[in-house]
Amino acid sequence: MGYAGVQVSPVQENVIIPARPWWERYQPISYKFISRSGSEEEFKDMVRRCNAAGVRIYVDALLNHMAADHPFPVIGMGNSTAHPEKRDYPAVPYTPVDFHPSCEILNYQDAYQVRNCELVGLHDLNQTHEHVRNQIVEFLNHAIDAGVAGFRIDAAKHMWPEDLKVIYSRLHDLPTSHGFKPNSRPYVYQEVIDMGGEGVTKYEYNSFGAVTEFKYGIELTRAMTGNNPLKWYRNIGEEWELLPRDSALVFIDNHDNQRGHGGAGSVLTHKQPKEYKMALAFMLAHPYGNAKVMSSFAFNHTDQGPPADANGNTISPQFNDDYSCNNGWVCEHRWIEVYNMIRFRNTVNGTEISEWWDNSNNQIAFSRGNAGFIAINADTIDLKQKIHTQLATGSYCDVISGNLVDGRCTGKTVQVDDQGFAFIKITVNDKDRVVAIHKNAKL
Ligand code: ARE
Ligand code: CA
Repeated sequence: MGYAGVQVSPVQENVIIPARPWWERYQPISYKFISRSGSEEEFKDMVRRCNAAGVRIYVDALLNHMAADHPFPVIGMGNSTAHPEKRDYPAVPYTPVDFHPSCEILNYQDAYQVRNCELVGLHDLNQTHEHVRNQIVEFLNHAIDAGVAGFRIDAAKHMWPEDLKVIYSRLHDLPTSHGFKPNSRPYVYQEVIDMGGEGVTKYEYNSFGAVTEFKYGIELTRAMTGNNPLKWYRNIGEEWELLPRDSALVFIDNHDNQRGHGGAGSVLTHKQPKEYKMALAFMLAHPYGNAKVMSSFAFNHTDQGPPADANGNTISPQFNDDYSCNNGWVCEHRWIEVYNMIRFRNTVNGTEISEWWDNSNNQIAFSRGNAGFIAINADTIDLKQKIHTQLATGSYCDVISGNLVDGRCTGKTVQVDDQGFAFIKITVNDKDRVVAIHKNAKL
């Protein structure tokens, strides 16, 4: 479907927590590659197969901390043991000198505290120490050598930019044996939650890596829930106090805020599919940022782990004829409205927004050069309008409602007349409040 890559859950050996919450994966006790997702061999095999299919793998890397205190004995997925109260993680190895003295992060105005104290009790590594840097670099290079294309840096806000710069500078180039061009560098995107008004800002990190732009999903959620007219969103980006477009990693929800963790505001998720798909469609149609789509497992409570077998190991989804999935998984990335917007994004890559139209409120439409056109009705009234596009004359398959199969569209078709006008109809009762057409889905 044109997805460029997948961010996978942390690969580091984590502590086993009896109830098996999803977040045990964020408490490492060693840098061995072993988790409820599989062994090192299985991981490497997956990366090899994904690279061969043109899908890159990005690892969620935990460099800020090690596991918090837990009742003895503390055992990891690979049977490593640790004694967190004593800052003793022999499988790395780390000893007390590798950690900052214990203190709790209470005041986010204080950058020193944010970086040198403990995030929710997770023992805080001192990345200024050469031994810690070496262990981290070795772990990251181990992943790169296995064919990984880059990293999400968990809790980057809680580490000093100078230390991260040193660590990144020591990373290997991506291996040509996995199809990367010579001298390719890993793509690094750093988790820095910056909603404004704190002691640490996203601008301390974006000169040497990409940064998660948490304001983006919040703003799109406001638009699709009727809290800010969509007509304003043409220039969403730097003028909105978001990061410069080249360093922004954008998304609607992530694994934390889709379940109320992580503090950064309330966002649309798969639990409100209609509005959520509208937000995703806008994100994928608009050129700002590098876009990431969340793909989830279903859950009823916020600590619940992924679908698992009797031993607590993660089980695979099963797939339906329409590509969607089940077996406890949601697979948002397999919904037609989502995967076809990935194809749209790839088709219009390199073009800018043109022919912006709005109804002065919550209905908008725009072209991406002569490659694609989208209309969204987030309003309380029907959209029935002749709108000018930059597309060539002809019949197009609306990729939100259908696919082009054997020269026929299984969904709605849209005519672009010889003047470039298209009649667009999206009623408030339509299943999807989006119409999208592009030159690779022309009849
Ligand atoms: C769990 C328990 C805790 C317990 C701890 C130690 O929930 O009660 O004290 O274990 O035993 C995830 C979960 C946490 C979980 C943790 C470890 O979300 O609940 O703790 O794993 O298992 C801040 C950070 C940001 C961080 C969020 C959660 O800045 O980096 O908090 N996000 C990442 C990941 C999380 C992960 C961790 C970090 C830890 O994405 O999935 O935690 O590896 C404001 C501030 C933000 C702040 C936010 C919440 O918005 O601006 O900076 O985010 O408040 O405090
Ligand atoms: Ca820290």
